[in-house]
Amino acid sequence: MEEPLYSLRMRASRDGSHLSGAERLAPSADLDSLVAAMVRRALEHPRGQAETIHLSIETVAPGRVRLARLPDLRTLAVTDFHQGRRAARELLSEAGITPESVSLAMNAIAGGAAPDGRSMRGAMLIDARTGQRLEPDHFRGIRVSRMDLTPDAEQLLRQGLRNLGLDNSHVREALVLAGKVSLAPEVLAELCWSDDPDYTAGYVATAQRGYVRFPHLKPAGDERGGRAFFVVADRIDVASLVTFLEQQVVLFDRIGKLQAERRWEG
Ligand code: WAQ
Ligand code: MG
Repeated sequence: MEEPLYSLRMRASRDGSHLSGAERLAPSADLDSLVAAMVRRALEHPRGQAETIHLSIETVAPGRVRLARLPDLRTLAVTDFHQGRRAARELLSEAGITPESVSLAMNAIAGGAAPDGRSMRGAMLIDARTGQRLEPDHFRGIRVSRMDLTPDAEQLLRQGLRNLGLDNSHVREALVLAGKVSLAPEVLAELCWSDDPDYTAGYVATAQRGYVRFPHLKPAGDERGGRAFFVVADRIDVASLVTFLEQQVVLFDRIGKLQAERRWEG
């Protein structure tokens, strides 16, 4: 009999706005320490101490776990966020996203994609041709959850990332999130940068290139960040995509290639 897995989700807010979130899958024995770490993280967030912390813990049905491999990861060195966004634009264009759609996504993230001009709790869903936003709730967005690494994969990933000087929770969690998103055939590409003021890196993930990170996608000190998932609106069923991203349990038991940094030649 397999040990049941629990889905553990946290989101924290401050000033009526999203501050921090985390999602893990774990057996019961690990729950208390994971909960403690999540609470600590919400209380010690660089944007301030959480005022409200929501935690939810649910078992997942054993038959519903899908095993998968993480995307390959590489870093393209760019000198500043202008160059980073130009490089990101190029990769998105290669994935079939129109320049209009990329501009709308980047402007939305840069200006705070929630209706109050702050960061959303989740991701935008954006039409790859027109840039039209398709997510039902512009404050909440789509929250990808119920994904994690197996302990063996986590150890391998951390070792590999450490060799590249990249073993931090931003990279690990973003790679796992992007890995789940990339399992949805409807999503042509993902664009992301952090909402943490001191974390300027972001990435573009596509099926063809994997997870491509850029050390600069926004200026230091900026508290706005976000995510955009690009789809072709009239070819997809939004409700079933959202169900997959929010509900399907995915455990990464294999890691992808971790490549050394290269300079972006653009
Ligand atoms: N599902 C969908 N969107 C989310 C989720 C989620 N589970 N969690 C966060 N977001 C959205 C939300 O709008 C946040 O404001 C935004 O993404 C950024 O979240 O390789 O740290 O957790 O060096 O600040 C990327 C680069 C770091 C990592 C991303 O994101 C690297 C990061 P953050
Ligand atoms: Mg953040």
